[in-house]
Amino acid sequence: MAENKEKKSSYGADAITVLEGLEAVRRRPGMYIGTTGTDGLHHLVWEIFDNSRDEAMGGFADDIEVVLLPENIVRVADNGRGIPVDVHKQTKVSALETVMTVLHAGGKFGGEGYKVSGGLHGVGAAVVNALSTKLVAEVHRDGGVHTQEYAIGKKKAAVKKVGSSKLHGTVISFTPDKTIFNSTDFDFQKIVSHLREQAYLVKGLRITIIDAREGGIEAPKPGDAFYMRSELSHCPSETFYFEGGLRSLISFQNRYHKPIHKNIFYIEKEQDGVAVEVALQYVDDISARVLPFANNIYTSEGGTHITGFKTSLTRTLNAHARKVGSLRESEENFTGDDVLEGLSAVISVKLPEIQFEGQTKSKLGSVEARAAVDAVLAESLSSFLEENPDDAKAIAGKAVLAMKARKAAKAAKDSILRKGALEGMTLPGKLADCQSKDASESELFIVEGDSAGGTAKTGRDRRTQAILPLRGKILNVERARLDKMLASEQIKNLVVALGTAIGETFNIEKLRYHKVIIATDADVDGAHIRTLILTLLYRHFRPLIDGGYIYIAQPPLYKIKKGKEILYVYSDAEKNAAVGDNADDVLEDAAADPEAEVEEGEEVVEETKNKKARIHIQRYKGLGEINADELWETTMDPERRVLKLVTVDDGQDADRVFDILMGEDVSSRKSFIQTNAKTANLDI
Ligand code: 0RA
Repeated sequence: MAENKEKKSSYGADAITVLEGLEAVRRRPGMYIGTTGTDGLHHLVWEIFDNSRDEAMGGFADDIEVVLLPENIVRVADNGRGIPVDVHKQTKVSALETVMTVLHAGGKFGGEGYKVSGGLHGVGAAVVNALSTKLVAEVHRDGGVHTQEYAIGKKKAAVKKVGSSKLHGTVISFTPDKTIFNSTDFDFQKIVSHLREQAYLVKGLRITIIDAREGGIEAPKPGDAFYMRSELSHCPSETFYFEGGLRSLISFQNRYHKPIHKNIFYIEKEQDGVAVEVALQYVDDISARVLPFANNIYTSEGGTHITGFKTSLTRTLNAHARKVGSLRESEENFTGDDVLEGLSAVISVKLPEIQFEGQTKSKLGSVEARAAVDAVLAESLSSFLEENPDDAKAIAGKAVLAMKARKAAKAAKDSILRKGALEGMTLPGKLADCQSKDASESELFIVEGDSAGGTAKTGRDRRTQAILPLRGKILNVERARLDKMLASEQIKNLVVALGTAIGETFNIEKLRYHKVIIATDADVDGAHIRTLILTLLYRHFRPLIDGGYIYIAQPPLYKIKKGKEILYVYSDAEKNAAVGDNADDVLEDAAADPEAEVEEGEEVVEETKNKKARIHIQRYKGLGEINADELWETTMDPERRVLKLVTVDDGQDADRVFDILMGEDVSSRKSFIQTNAKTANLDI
């Protein structure tokens, strides 16, 4: 409140800065929410949700409900104290109005519960308000229901009391501005996964997400908010409530894996003003899954908390293994990588003043987090290991194994390299290389199967474009060990074609193509191969992804002939748009939607002819069905094609999917493949 007292400015002057602030948000939304694409749109939900979550973290609320309503309305309700609605003597406005209309006002009104706020995410409700054509705030407090409505960030009227209420809490409903966002369609699953994560981070908080966009629900009127649950009971919904907090998250994260010890390690402790919470368990796998959060924000690039965690974990495990004799005197210490193998961990820190770093502000910079995590973990993990000797033995055994495997893999790799198996090995016979030796203009197309390979070879510009066909079934490469992976002829071909070598002798300077383009089919097999290649690149050729050398081709999904005009389209939405102009004509023909007839895996090309509309739609199932000229025009010609640049996120996603595909758990693998068979197309 101190900050408010300092502001002596009159109501009028305040109002002007308010408008200027909100104008700035609308002029440059990216500065406040990152993008105006899907991520930015969903960021609005996180912003509003975060306020309710902070109220819960303060111990004032234990229930949050997020509802997707018709007409793109999102409603977030909590059972907290309710934002104060009484008019402040000095500023002459209520806390509610300030929170909703003044930039960065979010944290200022906080008592205890408002200590935590984080960078980009802390920008608050006013930003959401500015980017919404309509926002309604409804506060249940002091026996009444109070509402205020806003349009593009400006209040329509003063706060008014609209009824009485025995409840307490805040309900915010907003409609994102269609003129700001590329699309205002919310993605239910995206919201579900984000909020599931949040539920793990705040134990004891119940979060419900309801998709009420279909099914004849009317957009709510003020006062409805807390009474609609039963009406919505037929809508798709998810409820999350985790008493175990991060422990539950570890169980969830390990659901496809076999834990190698029974007890999940868990600690929650404050150290020098930093709240530290860590949960971990080792599983029978070689990759590590470590999720770092700072003030409940996922920090994908890690930072000081991760550094503290790794050093402490390595030191503590080494000390314990020495003490109990798991590590003999003659043996060297575990390295940081040894103790990461098979580790599944979540680290969550909370700090009053938080500093982020990095391009995307997703790296924790606050230095005090390092020492705090180190100290808390060292103490609690050594006690855990003392008290749980079976778990300790399994963990140390795993690290010893990792150490041995590391040495064996290095020896194997060294011998492969010594034999010159990769470096200077002759280019594979399957590779149709390009004529140019200038990597900066050379491109490598990785295609699936010899038939697509043949087409691509005919269609290409042989001066700069090389083609490498990979056989359909290469997924049986077992496990991700480098030496095992290289035992596969297919993978060896790819690695040799790239020219960089692998492992310690990797040299990006020797990359033979500055564009490596994965062009697999838009079906399940294609998705598998793409996942495998992306995982291989992510794990062993990461600099190629970081350097922006890896792309995914986007072959067209349909060819549409309208009279003489030929159109290639890349999605169903585009197809519908293209056909849309002639919707009347096409609709006369019941078979106008070829999709309905095309079964996954069917060889034939479904065609629909509509003589009246003269629209002819052909759906391509694989690259092999596109002829060489068409392939050139649509997918290979640098002037006309669309390529998707592969980012580290794509690599990470593939890595995760790879684990599911290759993991121990056959049933989850099956269900994954079944549920993703239709969507596996373009969205990796
Ligand atoms: C400041 C003070 C008080 C409550 C809140 C903010 C508050 C804000 C939000 C935003 C979403 N849900 C919320 N719930 C509460 C209450 C101060 C008091 O009553 O003593």
